[in-house]
Amino acid sequence: MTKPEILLIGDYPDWDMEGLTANYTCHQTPHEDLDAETAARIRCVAFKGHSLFTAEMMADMPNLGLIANFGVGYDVIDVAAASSRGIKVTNTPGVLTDDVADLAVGMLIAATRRLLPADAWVRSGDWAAKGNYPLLRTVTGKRAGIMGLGRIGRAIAERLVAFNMDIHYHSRAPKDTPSDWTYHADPVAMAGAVDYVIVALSGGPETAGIVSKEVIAAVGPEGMLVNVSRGSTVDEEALITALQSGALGFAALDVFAVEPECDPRFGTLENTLLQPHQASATIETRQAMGKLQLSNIQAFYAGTPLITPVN
Ligand code: 8YV
Repeated sequence: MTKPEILLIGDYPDWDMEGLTANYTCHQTPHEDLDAETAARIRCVAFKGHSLFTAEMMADMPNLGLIANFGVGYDVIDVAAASSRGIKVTNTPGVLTDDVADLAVGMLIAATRRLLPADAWVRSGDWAAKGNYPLLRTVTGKRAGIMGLGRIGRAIAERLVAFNMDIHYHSRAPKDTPSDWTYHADPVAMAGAVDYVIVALSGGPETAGIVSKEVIAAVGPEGMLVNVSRGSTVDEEALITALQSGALGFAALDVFAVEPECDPRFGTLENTLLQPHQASATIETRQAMGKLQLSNIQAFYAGTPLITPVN
């Protein structure tokens, strides 16, 4: 039996390629270079990365039925266009939650306790030459504000409960939470009520710029912003201005408006901790994400319910 032909967008390691090529004939040509006959045979795209998946791309593959996204966030895929063409979209929720939450908490502590500059203090000989590193601030027992209490936001909050932190959150509507968690309908009010704001929102038009100039101002000079969601949720110009002036104390960022060529001003600031969008980037999680993506593709071809449909 001939294998179905699928298009791969993004880089896949050997462990993903093994499963994909065992079941499918995989094209890795950029979609615009596919000849019309091949494009017409593509019923599934395995999609990975953060470039746009536009309505035009969908139109170029007239028999496309599934976009299987490698990642929980699908803000770069025009899901409305997909739905209107009868194209199903799947994602990979759940399997990355713990790693993303771990990194968020790791960044919070690394930033508060200045782990990287303190490491440099030891390596450079400053410790011996200049004495002890300056005193810093405590994490345990402080107030944390989570923007977005989905799976990842909740996993972050649960970890912070173990740090005896007071949990505040902002989301579209109040959620079913322990009674001592505080809901804020207004993100500015939440930012003003806490010490550390951690952003765990989904990307997309609904959340674009929600971490506004006002939210950033409310976090304040003693406060910190941690972002493990999407750079699009933050007014990045306001963020950089606030970091430069000290109106915002610190930003720990795993995501940026533009990646990987993030704004070079971030790297010039001492009050930032910068990570290369790596919250889900462990071998265990990336393998689990690949397996879930493949299971969705297999379900599509088998005509069985998709495992994690988006639309
Ligand atoms: C990416 C992510 O999937 O899941 C998401 O939404 O942002 C990441 O896990 C990963 O960077 C691969 O593109």
